Amino acid sequence: MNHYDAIIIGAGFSGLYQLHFLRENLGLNVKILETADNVGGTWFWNRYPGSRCDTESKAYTYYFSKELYEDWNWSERYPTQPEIEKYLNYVCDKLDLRKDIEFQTKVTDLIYDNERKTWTTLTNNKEKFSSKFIISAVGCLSYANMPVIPNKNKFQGEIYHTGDWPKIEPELANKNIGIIGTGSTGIQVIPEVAKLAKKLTVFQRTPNYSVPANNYKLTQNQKNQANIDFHKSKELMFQHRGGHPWTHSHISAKATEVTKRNALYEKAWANGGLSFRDTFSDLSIDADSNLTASQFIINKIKKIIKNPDTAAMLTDFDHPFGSKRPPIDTNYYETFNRKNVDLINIRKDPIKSFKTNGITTEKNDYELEVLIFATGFDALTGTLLNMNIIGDNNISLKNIWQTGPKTNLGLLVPNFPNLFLITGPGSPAVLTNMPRAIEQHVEWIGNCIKYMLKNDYDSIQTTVEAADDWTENVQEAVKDNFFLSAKHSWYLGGNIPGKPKIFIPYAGGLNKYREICDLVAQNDYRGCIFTKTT
Ligand code: N01
Repeated sequence: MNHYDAIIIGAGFSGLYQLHFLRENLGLNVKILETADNVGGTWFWNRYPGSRCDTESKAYTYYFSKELYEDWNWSERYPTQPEIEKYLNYVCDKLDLRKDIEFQTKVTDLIYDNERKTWTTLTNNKEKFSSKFIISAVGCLSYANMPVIPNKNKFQGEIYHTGDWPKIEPELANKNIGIIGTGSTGIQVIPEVAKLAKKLTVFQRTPNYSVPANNYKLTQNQKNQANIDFHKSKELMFQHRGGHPWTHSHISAKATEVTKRNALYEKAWANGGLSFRDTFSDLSIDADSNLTASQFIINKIKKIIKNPDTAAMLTDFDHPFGSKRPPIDTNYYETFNRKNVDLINIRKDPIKSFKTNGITTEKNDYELEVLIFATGFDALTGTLLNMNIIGDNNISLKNIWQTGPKTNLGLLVPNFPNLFLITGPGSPAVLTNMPRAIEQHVEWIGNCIKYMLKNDYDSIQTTVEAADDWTENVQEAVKDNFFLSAKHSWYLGGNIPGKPKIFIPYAGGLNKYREICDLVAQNDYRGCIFTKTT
């Protein structure tokens, strides 16, 4: 059995930086185990047409090395999946990480031995590794949600999930295609597939408020400016609750005079992107203010869509703006004006089953050659709980998280010594620009391990009390936010049948969260117990 100081699971943004940090700063012997045949994580699997990041390229990138930042040139305001995949390969090669990654290796079991203070890792290839530390870098949106529709094996067409898209691009041209799902992914894939398909039928359960991305090619001047602004952007992201490079608004929408308010919305709409939700300070906590944003978006959608029935379906919202993760788009609404695109309301006419050449709803039949599921993920806990993780005293993670995840800071789990979670449940994670949350976690974990080595500690474990307190804190942080009113949202586990309905990420802001994590570290990792073998 091969022994390592640390095993990292996953070779996306988190795993790559964690490997680099532990190897270069602490001189540890580290191995990444990765299911895919190359690096990329979420950007390896989500290679569907139109896949692109909603965060701007100048911010959706590593900031731990200025050299790494300056030596890479993004070509568009929002990076495409192929470009991010290339970027992560560039990082991997530049930092010489590949030699410490084992690809096509899926971790199936993690078992802790308290006497030896060691983890054993088992894989699908029947390999066995031992290590002192395990660091989960499995990503938050890595376990695809595939709804169960009866008679799937009868269907003679092709089925794809956007989160597990084949490397060899499927032939979609001139086919009858269906897409289920109109979240951030559906909103990206629908306009691209519409251009290829003979006919595209979109099966919508819930409409989403989408704001234009306003993407553009970056000029050399813009690229140079991003390099000049490196430290300024880093500082802005550091201060922002979501880790984005802009400042928070301090103006209330409802307290702003209507003409001025509309002018500010128009400006934000024209600018495009995720900053629209920061136009005013109270959109996520005040119903009247929130209504001004939803009404503004509804008016915009109705102006774009030619068919009033389609417009009604696309604006039949059951949740306030921003309570689900707001998507941004390129020609999403315009796509529904195309002659080859139909929108079907499956809340009114639910899908019943597959048939040989399509699907059947309660009232209709749809002939399809291809069906694409853009149905999202079992977020934040799905991948973790699909491994068999056994901690101290034979405790299984699946059992103790039956009623919802319990962590200290989203980083540590009681009874699971020396297991660290990057962007785990209970951390700001998916509510942020992910690379900022990832860098903060990688550095906190790396510094914690450094502290352990310095003090000759061989294990760290959070107390149950500290994890209980933090879990309460996570619920407290979201109690005034509209996030709780979108009952089917994946933030709440509402998209997965049987999943506990509990708000999973920490909504108090990455800036505040970072301060809390720093304070815990400065106080000798308050809430954690260390052991030392003498
Ligand atoms: O997934 P979603 P996503 N029958 O869960 C529908 C990130 N992301 O992949 O709303 C019928 O948001 C579901 O309907 P409803 C981003 O954080 C980032 O789109 O539950 N329909 C919904 O319409 C994002 O939030 C980027 O009623 C079913 C859709 O499928 C996260 O990924 C790009 C169904 C799922 O929407 C997830 O987005 C894309 C069923 N049984 C995504 N089950 C970038 O920044 C689900 N649906 C690049």
